[in-house]
Amino acid sequence: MKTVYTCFCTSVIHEGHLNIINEAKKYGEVIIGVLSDESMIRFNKFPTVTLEERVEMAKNIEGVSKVIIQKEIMYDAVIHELKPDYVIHGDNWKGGSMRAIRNNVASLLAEYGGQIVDVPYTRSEKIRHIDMCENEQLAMPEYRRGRLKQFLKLCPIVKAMEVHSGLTGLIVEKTVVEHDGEYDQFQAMWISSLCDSTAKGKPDIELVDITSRCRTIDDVMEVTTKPIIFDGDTGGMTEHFVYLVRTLERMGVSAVIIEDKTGLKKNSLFGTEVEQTQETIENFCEKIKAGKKVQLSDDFMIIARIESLILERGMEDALKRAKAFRDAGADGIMIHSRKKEPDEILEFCDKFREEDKETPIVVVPTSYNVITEEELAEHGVNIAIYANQLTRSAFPAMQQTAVDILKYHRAKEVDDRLMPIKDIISLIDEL
Ligand code: SPV
Ligand code: MG
Repeated sequence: MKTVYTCFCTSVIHEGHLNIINEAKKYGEVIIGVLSDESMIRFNKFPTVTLEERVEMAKNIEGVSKVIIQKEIMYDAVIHELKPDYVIHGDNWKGGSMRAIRNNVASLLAEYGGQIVDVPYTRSEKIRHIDMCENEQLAMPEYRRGRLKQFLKLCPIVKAMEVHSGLTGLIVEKTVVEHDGEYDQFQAMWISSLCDSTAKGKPDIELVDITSRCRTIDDVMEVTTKPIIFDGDTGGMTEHFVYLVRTLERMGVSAVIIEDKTGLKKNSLFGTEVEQTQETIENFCEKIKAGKKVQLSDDFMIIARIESLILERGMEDALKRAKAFRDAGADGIMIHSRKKEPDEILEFCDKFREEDKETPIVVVPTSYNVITEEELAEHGVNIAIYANQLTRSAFPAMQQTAVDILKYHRAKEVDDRLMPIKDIISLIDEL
């Protein structure tokens, strides 16, 4: 009996998958691989059921003789082990970013004369509806809120990208890239005070009020499913911060990061060029404790951001604060630096990790952008935030377009730099 292998990367089995299985049966004994959570989140949406449940679902399909777990997106390990005569898949993998997977399978099968079977991809209203329901579920506050902690368990390092609107949210939600056979996407979104303020043409001095910041969160949440980390600036007065915690929790935000500054807050990247006052350890611990006390769910995180390196108060001060804030109940520590080199960040991480292996460390590698995510993870960093790159890339492009239209008195000269209207329309999902 010949063997046919297919890999399922789905939380719901629908007519499209059954169609593949029915085709597969014609070729021989059917083996299903269920893709692991770690791999699924690299190129698909977050699973809405557990790996064990997905395995059970596959086992319950009539005519399936064996179910295994496929750990990696690429098929090398499974094909070397199973040596299937056929690998069957929807023909959607012939194009787009999935082509690399098909190429991988084709070259592995060519080693011993195995064959690929491409089945016409099933498109139906029912499948579209299932897909929409899954997105709806992933977007729900109760469901979305806890996903940052889930990602922290699954990823060597969680990557968060700045968003400040529905459109930027969609970019972070939907961008999946294949590079050298590796798939990746952002796990989370950062609602930056700098970029939220900049989008409104305002300075980053806690001027844009919480009602307006919540409006931004809502715009992003309406069209995305990924977890949100909110830049809470100083958190304001403790008496106000407790209300913010409740609001963010209820909305389904996963974490708030508050910085240990007081008085008029200015952006950290100004460093000591402007006057900024660091909050006392005692006062900031009180704010953290107050926030933790009113928090209702287990999955919301209050992360304490330390400005000692920004304000040049030294490593010892940064470490002392990290320990104090953690002991006050902070669920994570963000350490910031505006140095070109990552040395002080890495020193902080190494020293903090000497005595604390657990508390998540968050960094914002804007100025020390030479460091890779892998190197950060090696030093114990859990979350890397790309805090402003979408805003900073869009702004010069828009400015140049404005300049050129004024220069040439028409839009023809800029047109080949613009996103085709068709693409921008199809970016937006219709109900
Ligand atoms: C932000 O993005 O608003 C931040 C990070 O707080 S930074 O601008 O680097 O201070
Ligand atoms: Mg900020």
